Amino acid sequence: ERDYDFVAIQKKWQAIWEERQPFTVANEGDNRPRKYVMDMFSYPSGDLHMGHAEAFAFGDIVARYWRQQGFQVLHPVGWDSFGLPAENAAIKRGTDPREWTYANIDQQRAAMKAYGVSVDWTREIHTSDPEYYKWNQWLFLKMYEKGLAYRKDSWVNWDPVDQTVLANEQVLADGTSDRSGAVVVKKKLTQWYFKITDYADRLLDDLNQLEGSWPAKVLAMQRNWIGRSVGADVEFSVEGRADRVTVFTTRPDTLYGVTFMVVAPESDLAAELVAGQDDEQIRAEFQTFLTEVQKSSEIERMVADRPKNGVFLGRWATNPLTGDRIPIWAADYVLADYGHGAVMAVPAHDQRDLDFARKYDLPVRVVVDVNAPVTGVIPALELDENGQAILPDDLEPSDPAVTGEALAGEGRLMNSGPFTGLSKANAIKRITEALEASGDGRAAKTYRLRDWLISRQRFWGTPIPIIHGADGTEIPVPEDQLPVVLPSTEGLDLKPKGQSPLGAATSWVEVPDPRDGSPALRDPDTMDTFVDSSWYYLRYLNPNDDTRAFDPAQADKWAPVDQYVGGVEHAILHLLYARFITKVLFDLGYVNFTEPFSALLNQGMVLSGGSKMSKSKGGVNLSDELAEHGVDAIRLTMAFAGPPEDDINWEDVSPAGAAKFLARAFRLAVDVTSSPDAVWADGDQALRRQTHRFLSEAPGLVEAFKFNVVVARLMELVNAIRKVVDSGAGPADPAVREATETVTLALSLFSPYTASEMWERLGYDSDVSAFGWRKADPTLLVETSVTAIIQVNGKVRDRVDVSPKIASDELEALARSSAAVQRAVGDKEIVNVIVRAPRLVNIAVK
Ligand code: ANZ
Repeated sequence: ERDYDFVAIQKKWQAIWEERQPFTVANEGDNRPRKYVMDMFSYPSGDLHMGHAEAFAFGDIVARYWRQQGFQVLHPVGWDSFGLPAENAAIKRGTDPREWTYANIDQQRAAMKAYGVSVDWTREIHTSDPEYYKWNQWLFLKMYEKGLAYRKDSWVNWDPVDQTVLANEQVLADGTSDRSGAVVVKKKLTQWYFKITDYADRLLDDLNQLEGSWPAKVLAMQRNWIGRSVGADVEFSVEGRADRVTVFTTRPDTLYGVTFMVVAPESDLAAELVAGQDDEQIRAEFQTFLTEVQKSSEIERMVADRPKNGVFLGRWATNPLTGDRIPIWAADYVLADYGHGAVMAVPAHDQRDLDFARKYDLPVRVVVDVNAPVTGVIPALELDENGQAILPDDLEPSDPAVTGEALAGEGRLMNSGPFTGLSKANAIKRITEALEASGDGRAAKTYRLRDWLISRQRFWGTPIPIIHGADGTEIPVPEDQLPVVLPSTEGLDLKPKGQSPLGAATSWVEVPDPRDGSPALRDPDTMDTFVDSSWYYLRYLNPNDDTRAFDPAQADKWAPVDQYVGGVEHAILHLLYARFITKVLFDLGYVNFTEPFSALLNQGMVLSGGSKMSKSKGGVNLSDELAEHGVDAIRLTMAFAGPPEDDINWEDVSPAGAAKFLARAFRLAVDVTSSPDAVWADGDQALRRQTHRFLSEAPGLVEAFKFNVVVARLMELVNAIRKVVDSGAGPADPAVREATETVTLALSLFSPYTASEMWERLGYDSDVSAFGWRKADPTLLVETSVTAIIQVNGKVRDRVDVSPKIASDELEALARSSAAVQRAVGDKEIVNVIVRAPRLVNIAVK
């Protein structure tokens, strides 16, 4: 049977793999070196789509590759099965989210199995199982003990339609919710947080370890998200207030240019300051202003060229360095939860402050001469009677109050008392020291990163394991009472109403106080599903252990993950949270490494007609493609399309071409007539050389993720074999078998069904995935001839095949004797000959 019947082949091997479970790995008793290859787990939306198909194809290439290289490879899958879509579907249908979720998982699991991913199915996890989320609760308790989980009142983004809190990145630039489209408002709520800000420095600094193994873009996005700023905290005393107000600045060198102070309108400080003065009108104006500000999102407020609005609070502060009296304003461009929610405004050198000052007619004072040279030898400046340096006229900077352009650049200080003449960098240092000496400030860092808001007012998530006593005490659920299992949805209204639906599950929420049995209430909120995915890579190690989240000894063996594969949409949050929780577990002594994922591959997107495919926009349907061309052809198409990080435009690739190639390769396996113990050495030498070159080069190419190059070489090799079969030594030649086996072994990474069938046709009775890669024979890698290029004045004139060992003078003589060269030289004079044996001769003529 020479027909390539992929439907029959898939059916046959699926049944075999289902029965043999060939990719199950044992935690004990196997001493091969280990690799942990992990795909980002899926949300169980029901079906596999093109994006999954691409990511799983790449992850599987890597997993199968390392297995073939003699490693014990852990390649698990699981389901990120808590979350809103299930809850919304349940609300729509009046069913339990469990039904929708687990039915989808069954469907999607079947699709993944059909896709031939080499997975250890005994380790499958579902985050919505109590056996899994119990350990989220355990983690929460550990963090609570360490002060890393806490509750606070804060202003949150509130979606009034979905009635739930939104993360910052769920609020679009126009201030609406990316989910419901509603205008997002700010609401003050008591919420649970994980204290990720305590880890900001480590999360930033440890990115250096990942340089080169994670995509540069992801590293940059992580760095930017953490957003460390280095500068100083400066204390300003406020008239009529006992405590000083602290501001964070990256530019302590500009302290002499501070002309006012601005506080965030929604901060407690603003409320307190405005309440502390008598002018009723100011208070009223402030209230109107505050209401206005709360309508806009934080992202909107940070847009640089947005008009800035503010009100004077009727209060005054004192500059600790100059003693100047400055007015205190509230303005929308200052955010409550960045730095200290208050800034010293330096309009001459900060554009936002300048825009504001020009709008409200506040003074502008230039204190950095941005024209002054900051490097090289600076001529000593003459000082005036006050000890201020006198600047030459031509260095006089332009006036920002007039131009509207803040002077943000490097320069030397002016109008800055004893600091005048210092370079900006030097002045930052010296002024910070002066502040430290006088107790008016200190060096400080600020981060853009905020604490991780983990509570959600929704049903389908991990219950937070806290009981609230009648006296307001938070009581952690004792560990031996975990898991706190979600109640049945029987009689519960899951519709969003601003409070968790769990609060209405009376028999669940009302519990005796563990201290004295008096009435108490469970916390009704559930955890952000990013908690589930922050440590799941560890659960795969002992997925059925009901005594602990994971076994540290197994973590020691397997983790961190050697290769993580998934979409760039998780470049920030998921990866940051997983990195954070790993560091927490390290600090708690459960793991001995601090980064969870040693290497990361982000696959590109599969596009159709240039746009991302989605349910709503349509595009190519994966199951149609699989039905038409077969699983292997689709997987091969993904690998052959280009570098895995690049997007694939489905119109530009050819699954039909891939299927044809597979059929061509398959027929070789059918045609081979020699037996598996044929002596290869007797075979066709040219084919053997090509085979061994491939054996030697393919591993490096796979490790560099150049899958497309490997496939291209495979195609060449298949063509070469076909030639020998049809018009050379014929199908009985041992080199044909050797080459076809090599093709099969390599193909097993990309197209496992076809490769398995080929391997069987070649006479082997166990699956190709159990065979190792063959080592190239070095004697077959030695080139017998190379092509030397002969140039005249840099222009190629001739090519000659020579021995790789040819001597320089021999090669030069050969070049000079070439007819083409002699024609090119003509009667010109040869002035120089450069010989780089064995590849190049360049003859220069005049
Ligand atoms: C005075 C100053 C002078 C500033 C100057 C900058 C330039 P990055 O680099 O993004 O961290 N700032 C501090 N807290 C703020 C808040 N809560 N909302 C809005 N702005 C805030 O920015 C740090 C600078 O942003 C700080 O340094 C402060 O303005 C402002 F020529 O202080 B600067």
